[in-house]
Amino acid sequence: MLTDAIAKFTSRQAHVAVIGLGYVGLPLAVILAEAGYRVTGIDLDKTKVAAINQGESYIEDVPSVRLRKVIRDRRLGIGDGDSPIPDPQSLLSATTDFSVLAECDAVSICVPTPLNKTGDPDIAYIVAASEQIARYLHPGMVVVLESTTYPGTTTEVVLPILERGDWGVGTGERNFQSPIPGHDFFLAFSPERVDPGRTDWTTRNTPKVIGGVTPACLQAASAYYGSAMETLIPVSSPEAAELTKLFENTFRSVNIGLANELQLMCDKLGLDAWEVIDAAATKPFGFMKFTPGPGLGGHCIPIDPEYLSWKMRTLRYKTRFIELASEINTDMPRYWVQKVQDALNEAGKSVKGSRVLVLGVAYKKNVSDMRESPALDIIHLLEEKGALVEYHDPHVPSFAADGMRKQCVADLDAAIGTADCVVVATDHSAYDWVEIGSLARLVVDTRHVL
Ligand code: SAJ
Repeated sequence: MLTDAIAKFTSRQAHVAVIGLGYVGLPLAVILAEAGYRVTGIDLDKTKVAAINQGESYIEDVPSVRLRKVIRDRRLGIGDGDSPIPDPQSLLSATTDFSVLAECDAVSICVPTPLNKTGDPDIAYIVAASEQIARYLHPGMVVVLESTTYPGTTTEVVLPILERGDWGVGTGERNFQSPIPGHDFFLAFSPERVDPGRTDWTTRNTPKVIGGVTPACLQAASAYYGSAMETLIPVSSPEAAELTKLFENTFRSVNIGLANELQLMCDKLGLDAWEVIDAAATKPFGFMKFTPGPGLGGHCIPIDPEYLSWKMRTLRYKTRFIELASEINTDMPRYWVQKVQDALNEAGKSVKGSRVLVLGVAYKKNVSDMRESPALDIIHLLEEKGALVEYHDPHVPSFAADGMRKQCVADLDAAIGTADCVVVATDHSAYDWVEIGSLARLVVDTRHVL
């Protein structure tokens, strides 16, 4: 079984699937297709599926021109004639129908792992994807979980679902014995390391950590990914791979928290945190630069460490660094709103009734993603104090989030001119900061760009 599986991947004859076509799944599906595999992307969202089959990318890191190279469609005279039907020889196509898994030699799970309302891990998407795979699991199939999750998810949650699955029922071969990992099928965990907006390190050339449930699982998953990625980093278990990912992002969250605390300390000391950090960063070894900001945004850094905290709580261990970093990072919007209040006060104005323009609402520069963006917290807090808040963001024409619905101001210069205070929340490269500095009567700069 293992030899046959490996042969399919090394010969690129395999037909593989990617479940979840977001900022992780779509780039992965494209590089698997570029490696020569036949790839079927599976997503519940019909509009995503239709867009992909029409060669229209909705992920900034995957230009449509690159997507079209692996999507060949035939404009048929049937039906409306306009909707492209993916050419069966097309390397990549998308569907909402999971039954395609019955003919797939491998499947990667790239679904979201958010926190639920009480701040605990929500692995419902992983469970749902695993249950679909179990329905179509068949001999020799390779299953790789990519979604960031707590150590133990692959072995304690995904594996039992696959073992309980109607083994082969989707393929018509009823087989009542429970399938054995490493013998009947292969299961591994391999974390994504996508940094949205980055072009130097991509899904293809970023080293890929992989941990198999058994040695044979590691071998099969490595054959699957080895044909599409330059460097594989095998580890001893899925748990080691799961924790590696959480450690990477916890490392960032804690260091960003330290940089933010330096900002708070420098306030008391009357020093410039950025000057100190830039000076420290001249140390050619033993230092890594992190910078203060408006808080912690994105769907990874604020969330992934909470997965580790949660798991450790079940083992009656308190993850103190994670809690403290989260406390400091979460409180930064309040710190910056206090800065706005102090600055307006200096100008003899109250926050209440003042016009405040927030520049940049995405969670970091040069992306349009607003998930967990601290700019939203800053807007919320300002409006709670009675400020009249507008925003501008070249990547976000409008948004509806956190009970707020706003349009990007049409005329940036005019909005700057009428604002009592401008808050720099996201330092998009598209802004002319010299111009903004000259136009604005008062600026609170959370990103140190002016
Ligand atoms: N931030 C700071 N100070 C810093 C660095 C970041 O305030 O010194 C803020 C950013 O503005 C942003 C948040 O923290 O709001 C997260 O920043 P990030 O650079 O970690 O960006 P993400 O979440 O898009 O991407 C990260 C990846 N980033 C890098 O490696 C640089 C990486 O940790 C993961 O591959 C990815 O999340 C993920 O998907 O886990």
